[in-house]
Amino acid sequence: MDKDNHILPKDFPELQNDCFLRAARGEETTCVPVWCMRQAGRYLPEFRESRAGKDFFETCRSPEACCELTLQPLRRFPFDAAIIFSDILVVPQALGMDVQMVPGKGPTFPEPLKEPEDLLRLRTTVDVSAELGYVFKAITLTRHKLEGKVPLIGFTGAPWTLMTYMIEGGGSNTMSKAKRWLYRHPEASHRLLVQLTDVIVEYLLGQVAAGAQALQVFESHAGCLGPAQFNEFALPYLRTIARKVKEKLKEAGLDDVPMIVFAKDGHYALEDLSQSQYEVVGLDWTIDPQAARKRAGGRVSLQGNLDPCALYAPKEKIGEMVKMMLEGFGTQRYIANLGHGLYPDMDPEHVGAFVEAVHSHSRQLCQLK
Ligand code: 1CP
Repeated sequence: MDKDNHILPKDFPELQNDCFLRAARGEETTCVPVWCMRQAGRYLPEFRESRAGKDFFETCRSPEACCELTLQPLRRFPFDAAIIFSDILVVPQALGMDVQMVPGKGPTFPEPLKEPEDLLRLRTTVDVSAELGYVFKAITLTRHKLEGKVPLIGFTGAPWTLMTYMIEGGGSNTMSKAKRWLYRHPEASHRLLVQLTDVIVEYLLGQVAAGAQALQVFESHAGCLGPAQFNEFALPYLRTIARKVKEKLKEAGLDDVPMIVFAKDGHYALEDLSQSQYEVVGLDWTIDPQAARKRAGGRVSLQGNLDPCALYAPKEKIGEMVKMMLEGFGTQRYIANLGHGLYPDMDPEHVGAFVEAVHSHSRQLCQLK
């Protein structure tokens, strides 16, 4: 601690379980690591209790609350990684946009971007430490409180996905307002995407400096773009993020950390994503594990991809589906996960059955190897 009682990013406890990091880096593993997207979430009664009556983004700004919510799922299940509790929409907030979490409706921007002139409302320079320092503090605190049990993942939304929220003003089925910009205002779209990319690079570097041991970039809205638009408006920025983060980590003398890109419904881009400097490509459930392996071509590790809704199945059935998934991906260069986040109505016991099935089947398969 420093004189003001801030917990500093140094002297972190020694890591005891490096299975996730080894798989992410493409090193040999004797087990298959497992974690779940949205593992800290409303499916846990203790999460609902901690969050009850509190504003979502207030919670995100409290390092102690984020630390507690990050640790909750690890007290129940033997996950091999933790992901810091936060949200992708803290980045648009850092650019000066108002975002509120409206109960029953989800994230809402009272004044979304409507026309290119609205870009003038965004901050041109963002002091990332000042605006997002609360996330860095949460990461440092959580890394200490994890006591080295498992590594801590930091994350961000990708530029295109953040752009959709900033223009749509919230969730959307068609993303038609955001896509209208791509067709009608391509130059302004690129300006916004560049601006977001610059802030994201600084944000990810700050997360590593604070103690994040891996980084995931969520391109959750890849699916509404076809290959041509993805190649123009998403992929170049995803590539720039990986390249710059790696360059700057080196310059700053910080450890290189594995990076995961998760482009939901973007399997048309799997070949390109496997050659975009990310160590890991995350997959949703709409692609067959063996086909994905073939197409990714041994260049990267893969993460995913059980349909989250499979957790509604009886526990024995979950075990069978996990076995098939592991046989499809193989036990090396592989991180077991769902193909998207857990839903609030999921039974924690079935999440436990998923984690347990990954561990037991992976032990068997690793012995057979
Ligand atoms: O009050 C609440 O509890 C609200 C529910 C909630 C939670 C638990 C939201 C609102 N965000 C989060 C936390 C969160 N969000 C995490 C950390 C928890 C963990 O993973 O364990 C992470 C990684 C995210 C990332 C996130 N937020 C994404 C990318 C992942 C994905 O699901 O594709 C996206 C798209 C968001 C936006 C968002 N935040 C919250 C909601 C309901 C949404 C989706 C809105 C929509 O598009 O309809």
